[in-house]
Amino acid sequence: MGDFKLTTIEENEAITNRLLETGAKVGADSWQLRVKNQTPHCKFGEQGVCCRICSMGPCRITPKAPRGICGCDAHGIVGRNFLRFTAGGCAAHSDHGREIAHTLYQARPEGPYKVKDPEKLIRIAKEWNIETEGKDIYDLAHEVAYVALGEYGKIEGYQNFTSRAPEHTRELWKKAEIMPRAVDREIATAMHMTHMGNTSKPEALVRQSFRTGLSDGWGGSMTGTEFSDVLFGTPTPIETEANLGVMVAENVNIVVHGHDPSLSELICEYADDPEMIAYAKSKGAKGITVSGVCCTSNEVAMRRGIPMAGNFLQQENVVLTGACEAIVVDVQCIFPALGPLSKCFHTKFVTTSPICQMPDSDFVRFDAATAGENAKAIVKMAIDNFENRNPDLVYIPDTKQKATVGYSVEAIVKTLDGVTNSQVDETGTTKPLLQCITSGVIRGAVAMVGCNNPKIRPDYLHVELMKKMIANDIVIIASGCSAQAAAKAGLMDKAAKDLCGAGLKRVCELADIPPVLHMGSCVDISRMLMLAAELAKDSGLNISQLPVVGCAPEWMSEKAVSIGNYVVSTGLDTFLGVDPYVSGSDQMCELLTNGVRDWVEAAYTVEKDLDKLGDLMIERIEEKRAALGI
Ligand code: BF8
Ligand code: SF4
Repeated sequence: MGDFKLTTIEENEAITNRLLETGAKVGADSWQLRVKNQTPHCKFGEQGVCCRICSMGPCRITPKAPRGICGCDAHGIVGRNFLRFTAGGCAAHSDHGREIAHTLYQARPEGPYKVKDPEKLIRIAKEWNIETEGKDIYDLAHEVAYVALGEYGKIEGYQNFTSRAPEHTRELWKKAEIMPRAVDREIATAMHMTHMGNTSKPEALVRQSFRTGLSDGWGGSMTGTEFSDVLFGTPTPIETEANLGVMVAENVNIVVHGHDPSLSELICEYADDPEMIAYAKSKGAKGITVSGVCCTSNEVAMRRGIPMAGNFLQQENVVLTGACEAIVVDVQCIFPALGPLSKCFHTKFVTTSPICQMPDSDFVRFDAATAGENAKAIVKMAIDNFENRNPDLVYIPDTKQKATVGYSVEAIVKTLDGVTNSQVDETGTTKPLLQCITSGVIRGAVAMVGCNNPKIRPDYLHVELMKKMIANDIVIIASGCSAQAAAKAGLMDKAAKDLCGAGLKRVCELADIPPVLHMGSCVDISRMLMLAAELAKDSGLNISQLPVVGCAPEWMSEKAVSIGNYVVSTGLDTFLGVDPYVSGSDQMCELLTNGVRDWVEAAYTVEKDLDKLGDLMIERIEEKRAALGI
């Protein structure tokens, strides 16, 4: 315990620099080089005042040219861009959720996809008024999956999962006319509204941005999370490791990257198969190591303890180690750069989804019906590639940290039951957690989420903000690349409790948890929604009254904006470290940072300064406590 030390940003940067030297040797490109070519960025784009949705344009707003050719002003252009950004993010998350529902629809007792959490399946079926009595679990799985798939195009009504939100929240949504209908409809409405000659009124564009976001958070993403749990198991705390040092020089290294666990789950399974391990040995390797990047990594880390090689801006680094036999990707957040980069090494870049096809990759079309064979072929391809490694290029840094991951809502509730002297009737609720918060032992919680962005030193804001929060007795729940930043730094090691204030440290000791709880991938931010809803119901408070805020300090993707919109709409103030291209319209800025509070009791704050951002979050949490008199 005494020798516990966080990995610093500087140490990670030194590793990256060492890897970039290898890159230079083989003539590899890297994001660090491309950023130089792309900066300074276009100011019109940054302010959101460039419109190219019709061919009379592109139009750019300046003081001299305050309207586009059609007459649209900056507010309309910024607002439309914001809504289109949201629609892109919602589509990505939700289509991922749809794929998972499809996988469940094809689950069979003989595999490869089985029902691993029948209890959760039955719970969802009951919520959705689907008869469960006397039904074969696979028949039920298919029936529930069919209904879930129908949620994407339902003719009337709202997303089924919104019934999980507290009554008050649903009332707000109805009043604000942002209650999410069919997922596909919200995306189509967003695209329709932003077609040339449609909506240019900021308020209407923000409302649809929120409704589209909500169809993601309380629709598509929740479908992704819940049915991944049904298929692959609901996460429970499990030990793993994080950072590039998890790769093993003597082994065949397979790196899984992307978001959809359907592929990676099977890759992990076959990589564990004695037959495959023997085959790897026959090729001169000692074994097979599967590690992950981005949210696919979070998925398999949470359920199998598969180590995390890194997050978003570390994806090129895994290839630069010279020891990656195959980087196997599914969808989203995958750099097209991996194609040309892998060609500088022996690495096989394997794409698997029709949704994500890239040049310079080996495409193995992954399909639920042939998944077993596909996964086996990919593992074999990686093993066969081991002998093509150039030992002169191999450098795996030995840096890694221990991490305990797997804090689903179910796991948090169960774990925290051990903290307080909770009565028997309080087990299975969030009441023990609420007691910690009410008594002030824990001041509140921050949901830290989102990406890396080259505009910010990778991981810097994530890690520094987390350190500041836990020192102030604010517990962190984390997902996506933020969670991986924490794990790489060591903040998911239980020993990190020593960095906490006295209250949170005591909770960590009693509950045997790290101060930063890994809640999963980005679709798993829906777990955070469920936790907030449960906390509100168990406390009798509204979500917006809870001393809880959201933060995406280094976000970059459209998905992150969709998330931001559903987190704010759910009643949680959300803090961003990167501007969502709205600075070109004061009306849009006003709405997002203030006006929307009238609809949903929460709003955005954008602050690029680390210290201010941290202080603002603490302030907000303390304000909420003061308002409650706790
Ligand atoms: O969905 S945090 S860089 S990996 S978008 Fe992508 Fe951002 Fe990472 Fe997961 Ni989420
Ligand atoms: Fe220009 Fe209007 Fe066309 Fe946009 S919609 S490109 S502002 S003319």
